[in-house]
Amino acid sequence: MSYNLNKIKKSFSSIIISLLISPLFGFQSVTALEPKGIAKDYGIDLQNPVTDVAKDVYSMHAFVTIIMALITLLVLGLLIWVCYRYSAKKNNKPSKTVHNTLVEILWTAIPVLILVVIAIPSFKLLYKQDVIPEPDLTIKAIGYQWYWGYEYPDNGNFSYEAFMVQSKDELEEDKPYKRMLTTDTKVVVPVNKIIRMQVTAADVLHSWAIPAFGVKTDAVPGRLNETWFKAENIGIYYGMCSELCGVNHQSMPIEIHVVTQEDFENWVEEAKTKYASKNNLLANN
Ligand SMILES: [Cu+2]
Repeated sequence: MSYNLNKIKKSFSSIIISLLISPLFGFQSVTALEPKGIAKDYGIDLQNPVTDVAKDVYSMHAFVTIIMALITLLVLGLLIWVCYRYSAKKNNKPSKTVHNTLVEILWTAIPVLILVVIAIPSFKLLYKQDVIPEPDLTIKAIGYQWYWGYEYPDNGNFSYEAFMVQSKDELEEDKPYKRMLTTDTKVVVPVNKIIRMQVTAADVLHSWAIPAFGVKTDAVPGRLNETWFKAENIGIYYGMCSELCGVNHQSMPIEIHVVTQEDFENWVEEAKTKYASKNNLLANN
């Protein structure tokens, strides 16, 4: 009896809670973004690719993994066969053969051919990553020990920094909290637009990397590196500094919000005023 009563109480309270929450969710679904480019617990695969380059990286990885698996199985099979067929027990009189021209040519030529088969799509992909198509927007990322700075030269030239958020309580805006990945500010880009990322550093080597975009570019002091991406899905994507840069290397994540053109323009207007006072301060100093 008491069990039933508890059950009724529980289901009643869950109805009340969902009634209270549902308008909230209804409101949020208009603007709230979901974290998409993020590692999954116990995951072993690459992250879901959301750019053309990342998709090619994904299939290149699968292609090489299949070749690698086949070679490994072949070598394992050969070893097992040799252990069995040419064991001392089965060969009282060991063979004196030291050369076999045909076998030697084959085990040189076949691996060379396999490497050529891997190299051709690999060079194609390198070229695709390297040559930046006509960009719609340029953003500059600057690596510091230990945070990233961003500049939007095409949209009023405002700049700001992105520091890792230590706990959920530190969040200043309504967005999901992901441990070691969420930053106080964020990089915002429009969906389906070609973004040219210029990457540099102010102190030591860093690397600006977003796995879901297939992007990883070294940030080198005194040098301006470039990369590009065209994100095809709205959502939040995370990345990290990927070049060991000192004691807080793990504390400089990258959080990118891919939004509609309209949301992007709204954010730019907001950012212009939000980060303007800071820029003026810097200019006056
Ligand atoms: Cu770094």
